[in-house]
Amino acid sequence: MAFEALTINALRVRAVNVPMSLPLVTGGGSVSTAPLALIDLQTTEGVSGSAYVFCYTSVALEPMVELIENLSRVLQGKRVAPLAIEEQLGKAFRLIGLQGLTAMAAAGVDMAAWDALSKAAGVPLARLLGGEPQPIQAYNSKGLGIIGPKAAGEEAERLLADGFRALKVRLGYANADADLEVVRTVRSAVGDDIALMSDYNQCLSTTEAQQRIARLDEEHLHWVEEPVRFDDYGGCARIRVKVRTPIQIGENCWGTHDMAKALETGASDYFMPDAIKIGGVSGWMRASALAEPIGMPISSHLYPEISAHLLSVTPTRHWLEYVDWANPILRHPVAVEDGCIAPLDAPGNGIAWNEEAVSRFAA
Ligand code: SMN
Ligand code: MG
Repeated sequence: MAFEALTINALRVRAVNVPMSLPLVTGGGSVSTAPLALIDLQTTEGVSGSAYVFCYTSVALEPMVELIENLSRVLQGKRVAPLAIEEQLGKAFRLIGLQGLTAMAAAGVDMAAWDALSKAAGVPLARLLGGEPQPIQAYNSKGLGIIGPKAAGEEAERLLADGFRALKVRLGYANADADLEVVRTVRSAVGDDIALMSDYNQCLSTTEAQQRIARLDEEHLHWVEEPVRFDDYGGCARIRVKVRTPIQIGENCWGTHDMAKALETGASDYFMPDAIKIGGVSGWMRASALAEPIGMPISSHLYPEISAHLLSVTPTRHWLEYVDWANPILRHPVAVEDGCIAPLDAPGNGIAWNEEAVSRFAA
């Protein structure tokens, strides 16, 4: 079927609230279920494209579903042309602003549109984007919340069971000594060959961050993520020149305009767009283009299924963040092999619903 033939008929959106195998307590808040808005972009030609939007909190789930459903009115009869859809939704949301739920809704539609195109072309998304689907080194980002040194050490060992060689520990305990104790306990549980990322989830002041990260500098952490408010790019830049551990940010940046400001300010050593908050597949491709000429290493945030495709076509690809939060409602969850996650080798972005589970977890 030719691309030109695809026309949007409707957006079908369903809400699920999926229990998490390991609830996550971070320095910036907790998540114990995965509230997901499941999108099916249906075309008049019969092909449909799927994507999910992780809503962080169940109170945002219903409004998200309704918001995306309402976009049917704007998009019905339009071509499945993601960049044109992006322009249309950009206009539809100009006055309210393309941030928060509006940006997430638009990005979800973008992902579903690219999925429909890949299915129509009969190729995996990475191939439609001009690349080769390939295994991406991945870290297991499940668990390792703020659970204390003993529990964190034990959990870390279990998280390596599937063959992962990298983990992420959440920090932001009551003081620097407590952070240090957790990092040392996890390190001694997993050994020196495991890459250990860390994440403060924006919970420190710049002064506190400088002091704490300086204390962690001898611990060979692979990176320290979001030590302060995500958009305090100047603060991040000041911290960065005072510490040796690489600083990682990006998951909360809204689109490539935020990203460009962060890069301009020299806020971080590494950057990790969230596939939804950066603007879906279209936004990611522009983010990748911003990163390439300055050699900025790009990692993914959540969405492992589609991120494996996107990192496959990102010249400065770094790490894929693995979580299994959507696994229960997916027909083909991604699998870890030799510490890597590869995109599913099938037409589309790899997302197909397990309908029985979708009914079971309906919210
Ligand atoms: C995170 C992401 C989503 C929900 C809670 C915590 C975390 C990460 O910042 O990077 O995985
Ligand atoms: Mg994070």
